Amino acid sequence: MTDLIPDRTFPDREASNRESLGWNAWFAERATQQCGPADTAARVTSVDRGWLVLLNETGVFRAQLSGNLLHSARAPEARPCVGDWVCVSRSQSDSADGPASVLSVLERQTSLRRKAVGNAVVEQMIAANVDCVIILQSCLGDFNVKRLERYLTMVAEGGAEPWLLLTKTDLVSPEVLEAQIAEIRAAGIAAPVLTLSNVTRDGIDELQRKLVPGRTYCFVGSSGVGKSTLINALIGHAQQATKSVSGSGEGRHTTVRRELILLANGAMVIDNPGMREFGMIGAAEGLAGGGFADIAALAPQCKFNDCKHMSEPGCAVLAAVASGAIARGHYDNFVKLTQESQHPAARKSPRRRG
Ligand SMILES: Nc1nc2c(ncn2[C@@H]2O[C@H](COP(=O)(O)OP(=O)(O)OP(=O)(O)O)[C@@H](O)[C@H]2O)c(=O)[nH]1
Ligand SMILES: [Mg+2]
Ligand SMILES: [Zn+2]
Repeated sequence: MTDLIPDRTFPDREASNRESLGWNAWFAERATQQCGPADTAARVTSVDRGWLVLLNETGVFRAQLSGNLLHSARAPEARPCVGDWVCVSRSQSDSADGPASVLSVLERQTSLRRKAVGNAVVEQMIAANVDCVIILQSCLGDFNVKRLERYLTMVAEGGAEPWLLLTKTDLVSPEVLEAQIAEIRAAGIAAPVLTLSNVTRDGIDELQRKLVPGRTYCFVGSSGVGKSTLINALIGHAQQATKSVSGSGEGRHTTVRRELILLANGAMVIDNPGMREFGMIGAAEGLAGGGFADIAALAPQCKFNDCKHMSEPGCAVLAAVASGAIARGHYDNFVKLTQESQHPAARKSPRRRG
């Protein structure tokens, strides 16, 4: 666990005070109600199951959920997520430099969460206390106004301000780009629209100038649209893992964990794994038909966003099969149809974890 604190959380700079991390009177008021006098408040920069990395004016430190919080916060959205302000106690740890203990999550000012509707509504927190959500779509292959509208609905429900950002402008003609912007406006979408290319760097300076110190910007969009490449450019040196550019500008899933990063200019950015759409099912599941809404609804909770629900660690679908929440026969049917749709010749039995 010693390598859990990534150096990239602090590119060359320390937070001088809590306000520069987004703290304000609203949180101060919650803290007087929710934190004890000996506790301190800190912001969550990453969550890896029970382990959190926190940041405040004293620096970066590790923490774990207190037993009480583990017990009381049963719903996933009640647990701390990236961007949350939490009350922490250091006294509950065994040693002075041991992990701090997270006692409670301060009420969120804004939240970004997605809903997946199947047999039950599953809600998943994406990030908390975000001022602005930057919705990325690639001009080539990814542009879709209906999907933009669904993202905008999600952002509006959580209370943050939306910006749209069309990426990979190097791969389309200026006419195509203009037509896409016209389509956005024709749909009545009034949010700011920015454009950029990570290859030519056209538009990166304009975006950088718009990022205000102390504010938090969350980057969302399908896998491969260039979120991490852009955040690398904003950081100024490559730290977020990305794959090399392919001829078509398409990428592979890379980012597996969301993370809040403090930029040198004082703005904070949150990188996200490429997003499955709000419980919309992936290509393989789509081919398998619409009878697996329950599986699609759980997919956003899987650890990997390209989870095939076969043998991956942290698979929410396999967990539901194991617990009996999804019938084994129904799951077997899903696997069979998925495999047949992918490899019509293959009839081998599915790999499963016990
Ligand atoms: N041509 C072109 N390629 C780009 C641009 N931005 C990113 N790419 C390439 O697109 C691929 C995916 O970029 P990433 O930054 O990893 O995409 P991402 O949105 O972080 O993807 P996930 O982490 O999977 O969500 C990589 O091969 C990048 O080099 C761009 O502006 N133009
Ligand atoms: Mg990425
Ligand atoms: Zn899965």
